[in-house]
Amino acid sequence: MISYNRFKYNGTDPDKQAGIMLGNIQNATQGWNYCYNNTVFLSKNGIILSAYGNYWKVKNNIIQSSTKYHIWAKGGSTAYPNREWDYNCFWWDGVNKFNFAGTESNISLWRTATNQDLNSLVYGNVFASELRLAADSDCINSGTPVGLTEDADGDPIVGNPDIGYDEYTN
Ligand SMILES: [Ca+2]
Ligand SMILES: [Ca+2]
Repeated sequence: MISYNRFKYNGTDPDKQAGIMLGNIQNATQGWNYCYNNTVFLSKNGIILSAYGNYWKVKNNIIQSSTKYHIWAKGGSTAYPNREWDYNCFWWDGVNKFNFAGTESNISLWRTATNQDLNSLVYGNVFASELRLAADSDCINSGTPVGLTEDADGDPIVGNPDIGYDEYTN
């Protein structure tokens, strides 16, 4: 499980490809893998999903790539028969930042191509300092319960989980 992490990077190092790279999980006996409640804010790709990155549940993540892709799924349309990607929150700046098997798309085309992220949000700016949620963030209480009870700081989850690494507290 990859959960409640904050990834921040604005450099140009070519060896740094993505905040999170989800690898080859190809059969049910290995079980599901989970990527929950992370905040990824960087100049590189947000999440790269390998061509065989099957059996991944990707939920409650904030993903903001300034110059690359929010999600780059390298496999073809039938590569991920078992997947649950939803309740994530993506930055929208007018540029197509989803890449599904080489096709660049916006959130609408991404949903059509994958049938995923149907409850995910698109936002302009949700952050206060240190990538914590602003008081008026749409990400507050917009996540889905995934069985986790506290955030990166040890704060309890109140109501529905907030999206990202930090449960908002006022
Ligand atoms: Ca909450
Ligand atoms: Ca907190």
